[in-house]
Amino acid sequence: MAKASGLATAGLVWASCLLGQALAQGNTPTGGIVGETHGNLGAPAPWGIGLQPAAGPVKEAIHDFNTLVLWIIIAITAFVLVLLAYVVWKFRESANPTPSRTSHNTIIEIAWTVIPVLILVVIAIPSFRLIYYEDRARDADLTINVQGRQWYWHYAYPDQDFAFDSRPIPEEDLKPGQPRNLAVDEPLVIPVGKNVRVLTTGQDVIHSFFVPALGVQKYSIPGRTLETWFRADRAGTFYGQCNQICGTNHWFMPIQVQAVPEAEFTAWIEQAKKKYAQADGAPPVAAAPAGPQQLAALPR
Ligand SMILES: [Cu+2]
Repeated sequence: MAKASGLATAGLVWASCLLGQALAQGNTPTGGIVGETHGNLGAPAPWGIGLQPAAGPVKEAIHDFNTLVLWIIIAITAFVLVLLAYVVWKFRESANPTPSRTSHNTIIEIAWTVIPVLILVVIAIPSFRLIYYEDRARDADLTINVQGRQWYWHYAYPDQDFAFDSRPIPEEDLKPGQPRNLAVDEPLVIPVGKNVRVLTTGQDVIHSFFVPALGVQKYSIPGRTLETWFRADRAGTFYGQCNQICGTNHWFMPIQVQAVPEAEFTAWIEQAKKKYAQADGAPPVAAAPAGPQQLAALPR
């Protein structure tokens, strides 16, 4: 018995440590619980358990909602735990040899139906607000078409009239600071502080465009166009992945978003127009990454 209660105490201490860490994460751009992640980097970190730090308003709204729901979960869990401990102690056999035969209590039954409904309403209202906030850009400054393909991303800037493919950098070619399976040859470049409308489509199967630090996750579905948006409020590199299992080379679809100051973005647009000036949007042969060969060697 002593051993069991010791174990239970250890479990509780461990759980509260985890919880404390999760709460400590906050919205600080330095990353908090996500450890190694810096303000200008959105990437997973070893032993990170919190959400990635927000790089823009959509992710900030997600953080707020996550914090609200987490506190509700903590309150419910603590309440049930205390109630359970009280009942176990109060109605133990030695203190309560003749148990009550009560099987109904109208007031309690109404309370345990109505209170959870109210809790769900408290969660539902901000949840719907968040869904509508994420849904589409009110005043988009830029539109990017994102197409998921087996197995790479195809990005198009329709208003600037160019498009290109994006593939991961092979492990042996990685430069210092480039994370494995996340860094890509041709990143998606966006201007800081501008609302970016993202239209997703799928070429073959369902993929999903997911960049945690920007708070964006949208399916890319063949035959449909879905809309979402994001904004990066600071310059940085924000990584993501296709997070819809889409086939053998699902891992081959990392996303790298490069948020740069507007002047730098304009300069990039100018050189990108020349670089990607091919009707089909494929990068020029000279710039072709090692990706396609590597891909061709793998089973289709
Ligand atoms: Cu995919």
